[in-house]
Parts: sequence; structure tokens; C-alpha cells
Amino acid sequence: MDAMRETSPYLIRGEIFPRTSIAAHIAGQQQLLRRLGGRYIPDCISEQEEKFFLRRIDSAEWITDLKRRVQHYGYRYDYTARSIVDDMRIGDLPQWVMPLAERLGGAFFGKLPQQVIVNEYEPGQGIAPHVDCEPCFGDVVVSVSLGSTCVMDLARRDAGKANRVADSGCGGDRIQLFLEPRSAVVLSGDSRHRWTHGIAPRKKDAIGGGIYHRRRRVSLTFRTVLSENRHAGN
Ligand SMILES: O=C(O)CCC(=O)C(=O)O
Repeated sequence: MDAMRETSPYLIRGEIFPRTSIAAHIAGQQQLLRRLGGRYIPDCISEQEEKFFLRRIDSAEWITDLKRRVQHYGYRYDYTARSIVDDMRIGDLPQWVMPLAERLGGAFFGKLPQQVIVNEYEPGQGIAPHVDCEPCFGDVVVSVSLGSTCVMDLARRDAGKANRVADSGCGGDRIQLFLEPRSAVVLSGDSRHRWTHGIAPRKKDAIGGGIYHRRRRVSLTFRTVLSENRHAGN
């Protein structure tokens, strides 16, 4: 994070917050996530790419059976059965997402991811805490944020009721990740398998000393798909 970013105010929808506190939060979450085998990468894509992806996504058809709208590429996913079978293969990923899929493939997956799910969250919408289907998907999951900030909650899977906030050694039970537009969060290792991730259905997030009003956020989640006819037991 450069000096500009540390000291200049953070302007979101006309509200100004000091950079320092949210910058400190982000630096902390980067360390915590690394200890759990994950990564947080600010500015993983450019503003131009963000606009381009949003245009492509908005010109495609949405699936509307969930509380939030989604689009599936590569493979469909059955949220009820929590399974992926070979006949759910739609085809190759679309051309518009390939340059990013190749970049993420090289950096994090060691191969080309085969599935992208687009999630759209209007302010007040979220996603329940979950661990991505383990028999369906590989060990790395990468989510790229477009359009808005939001807080993603990570919670230790076997956490009791105490719900202690994570300390610097990850001794706690939950971590709040501040996801910025154009950032990527990489869930791998413990953060993929031993911690749940979810987004509370809120219109604003209080974090790092500021209040961040959510706007429409669209995420692109990249996964590799494990072999056919696997069914999740969780
Ligand atoms: O919106 C996100 O960044 C996370 C999406 C997610 O967890 C999922 O699709 O399972």
C-alpha cells in the first residue's frame, strides 16, 4: 500500500473517511488471511476491466431462483443438492473472462479455473455463511469484487458460541474482511476448508472506524471442478 493510499481520504459516495484506519484494518486482514492460507489482493483488476466486466455481465441473462441474482459459467451448480455432475457442464468459460481466468489460474490455481459464478448483491442482500462444496470444487476459490465495498465474515468452522474476534495469531473465531471494488480474495488452506465465509445482509458496514454504505456489488467467483458425480455430504 503506497503512501498516498495511507494518508489521503477515502471517498465513498460522498462520504469521507481517513485512509489510515481502514488501511490498518486491511493490512491486518492481509496478515490474518495469509496465516490461514488465503490472500487479499487490492486492485487485482483495473477500473477499465471492472467496467468491461459489468457491461458484459449486465448484457447476459440472470438466474433468479435465489434471493440474489446469479449467473453460472463453465458449470452450473445445484445449490439444493450441493453437487456438480458432468452433465452440468455448460462449456468453456466465455471469452470476456478468459484473460482474468488465465491470470488467476497462473497465480493461484496452477491451472485454468473451470467455473465462474457471478453473484449480484443489492444493498441489504448477502450470502449465508458456508464452506464451498468440498467434493465439488478444488482447494482454491477466488472471488473478485466489482462495484462496491462489503464486509465478508470468516468464522472458524468449529467455533463455539464465544465468537472471539481473531487475534494476530488467528486464535479467535472470526475475521471481518473489508473487500474493496476490484480486489480479489483467495480462499485456500484453512480459510477454504476450516473457516466459513459469508456476507451479512446489511445496507452498510461499520469497520475500521468508518461506515461504508453498500452499493450494488457484483462478484466473480472462480473455482476448479473436481471429478464427475460427486455429491456433497455437507
Ligand atoms: O460474493 C462473494 O464474494 C462470495 C460468493 C460466494 O461465497 C459463493 O458464491 O459461494
